[in-house]
Amino acid sequence: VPENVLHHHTHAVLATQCCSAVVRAIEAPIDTVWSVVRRFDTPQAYKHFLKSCHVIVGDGDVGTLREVRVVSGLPAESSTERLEILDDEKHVMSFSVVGGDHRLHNYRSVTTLHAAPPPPSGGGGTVVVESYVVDIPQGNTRDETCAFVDTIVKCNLQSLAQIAENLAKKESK
Ligand code: A8S
Repeated sequence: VPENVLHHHTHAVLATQCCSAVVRAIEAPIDTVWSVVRRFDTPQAYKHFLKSCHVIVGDGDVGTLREVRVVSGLPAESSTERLEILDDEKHVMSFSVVGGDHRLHNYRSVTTLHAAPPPPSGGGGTVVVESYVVDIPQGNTRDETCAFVDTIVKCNLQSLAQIAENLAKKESK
């Protein structure tokens, strides 16, 4: 395992928090996947639980604040989020939840992209690792919280894969 993977996915976790990670392989070049992930102003491009996003302040660099609105049917209305890391060379992005109307207080995630070995030794493409830490909401267990968040993150990475794989097909034509 590359050293920077472990570094970025090592979180300080309080007893009142939970922490997990989701890994997803994508059949698209790392630069294609990164072009979608790095856009802090348009998370709704691949996060289908979000219906809109407005940048409150910033130009897409670290410290930029956005407010996302959540589709109906989830126990949430909006979330205010701060860009914490955007490293175009190492392909690392991280944001934290700093407010909003939802139950995932102090949510923070880190997403890293890794080029998979090209053929013949590997299948090429990209491996995405997304880890997070969040407060366990009052009235929920650690397992319930992780199951809820894992489901959202898996859906997001599934749709990221679909979008990046389609972009890659267009780019190779
Ligand atoms: C992300 C990850 C998550 C987003 C969660 C887990 C959220 O946007 C949704 C429902 C909630 O209850 C919390 O990368 C919150 O966006 C879809 C509003 C934060």
